[in-house]
Amino acid sequence: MSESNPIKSAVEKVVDTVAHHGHPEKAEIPGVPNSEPPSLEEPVEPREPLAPKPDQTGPDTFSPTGQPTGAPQDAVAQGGAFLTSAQGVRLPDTDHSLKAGPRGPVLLQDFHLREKIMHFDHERIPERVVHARGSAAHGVFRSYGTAANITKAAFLAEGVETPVFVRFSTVLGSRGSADTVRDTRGFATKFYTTEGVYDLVGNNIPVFFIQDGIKFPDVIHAGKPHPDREIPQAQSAHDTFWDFVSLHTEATHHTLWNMSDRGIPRSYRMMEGFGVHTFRLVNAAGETTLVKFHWKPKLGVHSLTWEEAQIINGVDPDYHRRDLADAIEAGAYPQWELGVQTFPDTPDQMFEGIDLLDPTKIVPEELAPVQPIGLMELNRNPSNFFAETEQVAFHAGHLVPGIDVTDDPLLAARLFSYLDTQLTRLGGPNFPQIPINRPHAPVNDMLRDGFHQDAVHRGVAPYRPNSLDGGCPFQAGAGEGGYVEVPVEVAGRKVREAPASYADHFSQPRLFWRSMSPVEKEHIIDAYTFELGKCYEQAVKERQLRVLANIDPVLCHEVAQGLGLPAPEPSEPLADPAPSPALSQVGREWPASGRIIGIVADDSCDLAAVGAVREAVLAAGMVPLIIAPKGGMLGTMPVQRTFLTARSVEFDALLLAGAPAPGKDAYGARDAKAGNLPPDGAVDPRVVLMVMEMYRHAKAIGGWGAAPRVLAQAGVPEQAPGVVAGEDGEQVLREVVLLMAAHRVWERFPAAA
Ligand code: HDE
Repeated sequence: MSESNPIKSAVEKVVDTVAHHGHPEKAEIPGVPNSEPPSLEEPVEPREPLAPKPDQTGPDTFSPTGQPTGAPQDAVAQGGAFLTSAQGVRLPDTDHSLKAGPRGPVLLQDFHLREKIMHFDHERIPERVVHARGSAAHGVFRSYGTAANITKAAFLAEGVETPVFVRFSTVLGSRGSADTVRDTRGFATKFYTTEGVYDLVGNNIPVFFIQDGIKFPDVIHAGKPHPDREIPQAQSAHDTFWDFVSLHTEATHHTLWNMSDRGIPRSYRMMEGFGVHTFRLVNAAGETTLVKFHWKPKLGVHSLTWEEAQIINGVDPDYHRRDLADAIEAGAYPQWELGVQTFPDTPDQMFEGIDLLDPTKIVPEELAPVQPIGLMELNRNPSNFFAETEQVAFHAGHLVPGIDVTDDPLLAARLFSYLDTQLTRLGGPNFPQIPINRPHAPVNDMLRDGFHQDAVHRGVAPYRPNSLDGGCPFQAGAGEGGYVEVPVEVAGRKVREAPASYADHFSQPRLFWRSMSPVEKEHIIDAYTFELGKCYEQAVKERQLRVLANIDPVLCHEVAQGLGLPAPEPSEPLADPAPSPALSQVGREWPASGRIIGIVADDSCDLAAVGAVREAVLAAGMVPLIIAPKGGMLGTMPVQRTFLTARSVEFDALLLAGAPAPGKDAYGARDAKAGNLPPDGAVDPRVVLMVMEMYRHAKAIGGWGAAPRVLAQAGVPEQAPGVVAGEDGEQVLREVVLLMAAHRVWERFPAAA
């Protein structure tokens, strides 16, 4: 594509060129399994292991005590051309046990059999008790220096670049559960700073279910599958969850966010992140500022529709995991700006009447704007899921000088919990020595021994004071970079009580509700109606309706109607908060880099035009997937999806290069989504289904050539919003890409009418 290409320049209006960096070896279509194409026959010539794919790396090579080793990353990967035992002894055969004769008994002396099966038997470790399902990437954080006046943290000084590892997750599901369930998402960032590791362990929702950590087991037990049948998996649409949150109304705000579109993100790349708690920053002069952390995605905050999410859970349960890895492989590196809302560190720790220690409250951005302090880019995929993504251990108490905690009682329990859980999950106290967890700063602790000790400590005096090791290690005061807690005054009676301000459970849910557009409100009503509709017990539904009445009478009434129950009256006076427009996801334009465009074509289409459109999509930093009646090549283009394997939910927009006749496998036993019996002049029914779904899910559809016939058979009017029918493929693409800037064709939702 030349620079003067009109499609590229139209596309550039909405594709943030900052967010799309051409990777020299990036995959044209991501998803390549390894760095070399395989041969048809089994390779038999011994050779060294393949290099990793260009998008993949392991953790940086630091020693267990945080010193750069300078070793290449393959120093920790398998090496040598021949199969060996774990002791490095070459092995001649791994397919046959050692037996007394071909039909004889297996011999106990078979050390290879014993070792192979022993190791296999112990491959699994306990999954995370929450956030078990996740995926991660490496990247870099570049500080703007704009926070340098409020924190002495070295990684927040101007121009400093810090390596990061970020893990995104769902909360409730098991490790093998589906990605696009309705749930909160974890957003945990490990900064490998020069002053030690700093972890910002946040979520994509800025508030939490509970105000005190002592209740965490309760909310999680309620959300997890029922203990008798162990169903449902990774869902909140069941009796125990709604039983708990309807009785425990401090969960109302978080639950409302879950029922909004925030509960079903389109992509990890399109989520905000929040530190949730208020933290205390301290600068070199010892001055303190209270802050809330925000991650703002350059691609905007976008969601699936509920029907898309449900279909994806069957069609591609790894949707979010694949999306993140594919985008990085394709060179569309996701970026987030880190920002802070700042508040004076007053004795009452309140801001504009909002209790900063209450994790069920936000501070609207209109009251305290988010000030950008740095930019994070994720640009490398892990090379081994278990070693990196599974073994990474985050901890809210991994702090660096300049960042301190507050007395938020939810945070307090976390400061205990995250170390504790690793003992069970990672098998002992030496988990900071696992490669992905190693600091990039020299470690000289006096912690010794324990399971899986990787360091080989020297000296005889791991105690203080000592003289036998020359007095080492020495304590560092603040002037030498030591972490000195802010000397905050504490006093109080020993009580099990919450402050009075924590009793307000409804004013902020009402603020959130009022900030939503009509379409977003409709989605919230649908979500509550669905979730409560899945509950068995009438009392649970009725009780939750009482909660909804205290948020908003319209919300309560609409959900009650769907459940076939009367709508109760509010039990508390309704607050009158000003809406916060920043909370709505609708009404702006965002870059489209890394988005997926499906192109439906067959031999009857003008393949040269299809090729030009495909190139234009690639040049714009998006991924074109050719969808054809059968696999292999369509002209000179590789086919990525067939009518059998494709489903609308994979695509952000669909282009129709014609009107393909039913493929050979339509109406047969092979593809159930084809349905029955071809009418005369029919288009392939799977293509028709794709168009119907794209339309219903308010996504852009474009077509040229015979495409209007597909639209007609799908019942989609050519003049409908977000439908572009034209003569020239590249012109159609240009218009479709402009539509994608709004994420969806919002006018198509009934509530927008
Ligand atoms: Fe966590 N949380 N949490 N949490 N959390 C864990 O730590 C816990 C809370 C969050 O990708 C566990 O290593 C308690 C709030 C994320 O590895 C565990 C309480 C927020 C992740 C734990 C909370 C989070 C976790 C499970 C209430 C948002 C995944 C495995 C006091 C600010 C990190 C592990 C990853 C994981 C405990 C509340 C975020 C058990 C006790 C609030 C993103 O330690």
